[in-house]
Amino acid sequence: MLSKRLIAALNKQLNNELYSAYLYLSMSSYAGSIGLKGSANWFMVQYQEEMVHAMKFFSFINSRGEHVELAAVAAPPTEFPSLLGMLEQTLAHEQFITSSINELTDLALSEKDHATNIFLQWFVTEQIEEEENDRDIIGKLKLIGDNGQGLLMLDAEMAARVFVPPPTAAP
Ligand code: OFO
Repeated sequence: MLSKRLIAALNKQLNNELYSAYLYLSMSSYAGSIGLKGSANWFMVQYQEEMVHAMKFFSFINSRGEHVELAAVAAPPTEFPSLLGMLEQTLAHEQFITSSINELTDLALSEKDHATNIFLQWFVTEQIEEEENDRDIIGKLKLIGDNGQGLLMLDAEMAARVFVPPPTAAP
């Protein structure tokens, strides 16, 4: 049985994941509006992955015999300074998500809720990759600087990102 405190924290993280999805959806639209279609694709895939994260929390809460309490999702920014600025905001946001996952894991451990701890391990690992991806692109963008051709080449690279849906259980 999940404690009330853990249920609240899991619901809060579900909301964080929905906000992540919203943030990247907004970035996708903005990138497309300034002609960076590949970056728009990259953020759209990011959005799809965040919806998967949110649904993992949704399913976990229900699978423990509780129900999800959906809260309002905050509006994300709608204007961004540049692709570099967007990636820097993405990294800062992912660092916030990493710390919220860590706090949630600390809580599960303090309550000796092993099932929740095991569930959260997927997110602990995922956050390493999330931050690394952002740092890689930020590094490239810093090298590119004001070089428009370099930016277009990176944008073409970002067009290749594909959303891989999570495997579904066999029927
Ligand atoms: Fe971006 O990992 Fe979930 O929020």
